[in-house]
Amino acid sequence: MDQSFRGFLAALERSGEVQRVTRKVDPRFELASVLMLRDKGPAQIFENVTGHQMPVVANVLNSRTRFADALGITRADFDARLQHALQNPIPPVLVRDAPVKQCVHEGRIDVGALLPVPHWFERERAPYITAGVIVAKDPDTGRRNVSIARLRLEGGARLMAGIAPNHHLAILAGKARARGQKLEIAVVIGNHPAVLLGSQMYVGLGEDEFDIAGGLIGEPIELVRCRTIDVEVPAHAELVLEALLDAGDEIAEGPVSEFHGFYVDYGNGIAADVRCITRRKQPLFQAVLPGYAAEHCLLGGVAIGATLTRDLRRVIPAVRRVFITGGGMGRMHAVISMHRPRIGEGKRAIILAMGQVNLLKQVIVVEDDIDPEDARMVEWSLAARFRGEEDLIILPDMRADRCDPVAEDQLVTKIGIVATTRPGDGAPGTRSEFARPRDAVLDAVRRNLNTY
Ligand SMILES: Cc1cc2nc3c(=O)[nH]c(=O)nc-3n(C[C@H](O)[C@H](O)[C@H](O)COP(=O)(O)O)c2cc1C
Ligand SMILES: [Mn+2]
Repeated sequence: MDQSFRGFLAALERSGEVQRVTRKVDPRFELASVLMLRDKGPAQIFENVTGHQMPVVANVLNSRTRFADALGITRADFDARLQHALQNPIPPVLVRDAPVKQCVHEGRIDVGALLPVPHWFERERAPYITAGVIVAKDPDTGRRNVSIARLRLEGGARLMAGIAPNHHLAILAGKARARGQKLEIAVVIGNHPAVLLGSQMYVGLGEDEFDIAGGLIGEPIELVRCRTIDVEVPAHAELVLEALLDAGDEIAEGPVSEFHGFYVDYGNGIAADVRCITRRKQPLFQAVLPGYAAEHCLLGGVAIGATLTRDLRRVIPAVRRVFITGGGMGRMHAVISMHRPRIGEGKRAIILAMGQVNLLKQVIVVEDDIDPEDARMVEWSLAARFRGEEDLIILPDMRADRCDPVAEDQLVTKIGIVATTRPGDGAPGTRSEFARPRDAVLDAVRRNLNTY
């Protein structure tokens, strides 16, 4: 399998899903504007970014169909593949021959001069690298971690990393600092979709996200050693920044966009110093439009839904699927489908999901005859099956995620809604018997519909 980002992009282009923007585009706000207005449209290749030779590519993974295409499967098989990858991770392999090593920059590095990093939104203070997959190792165990965190240009070789304190990378940087060290990190840009998606999986500290990426494509991710640090990176990526992350060197961030679309000020980020850049001869710079944008929300939402599906099914066999909605920003709202849940079991699933992913604050449970992705049918379930006096749970004063847009004093009210059937529902002669023609006739017509 072609493990490169450009290989997937070429396949997208063959199916007419790439738009090449040939006119000159300013990386300061103009590029973001085009992406915002084509949020759900074709992938965009900006060939002529002011001040740069390197093209910027974005809006690549803005639908689940694109994810499936990237894994070489149909949309219908996508969810099963996610579960398969979580159940059957495949460890990466080391290779020597790596396109990402074709060219090297060392010595005095000016990241902003070398890379076309967009300045996205007005109140953000500088451009951000948003699709940088950061690889690091746990100083205690040597175990690898793979995740995405925003990196802001601070001038020259200096970057600011904005990492949520509960994320593994922040824990690893803290461990390094406790030893009086800096953390070696590799920032990988232009990744195969399996690597991007793998990096978003909610797995435990010490579980290597590259293993899941391998499971997603059914073969080991090919890695190559970095030049100046003891970290391995995908050999087929577009470019890599080798850097040292220093949890003791704090930089005030100011406002930054979050997935809900608003600005947030998280206080301080930490500094990273880039020592070396390796790249392909003519690399593509991948970016993800931040804020409330389809690709940004989907990358997280797909991964959160997949891990929750696995974890809930382990505990409650009636759970079929956990779907994280786009309207809920790929983080905050879930729809769980269940097969004939017993009384009270839907509420249990809600509590489990919220316990597992703290960002979740609205969970709807539907019967498995409803496609959780079909917002109209989810709402139909509410109208047809939900009884507010029994099926609603309200959980006031729950600890909110730090970015929750309506939390007060870090507290938020969470709600759960159970809209499933009850024992006996649907039985002939009851008021929940669904109206349809005689089964035999309907089945025959379904089989021969193309002849009508
Ligand atoms: C495009 C994109 C940008 C992201 N930016 C950040 C970020 O700036 N800071 C952060 O802490 N997490 C960010 N995330 C989320 C983390 O990458 C994600 O939660 C990841 O699973 C954390 O990895 P970990 O479980 O190894 O800690 C981003 C995710 C995506 C898809
Ligand atoms: Mn991790």
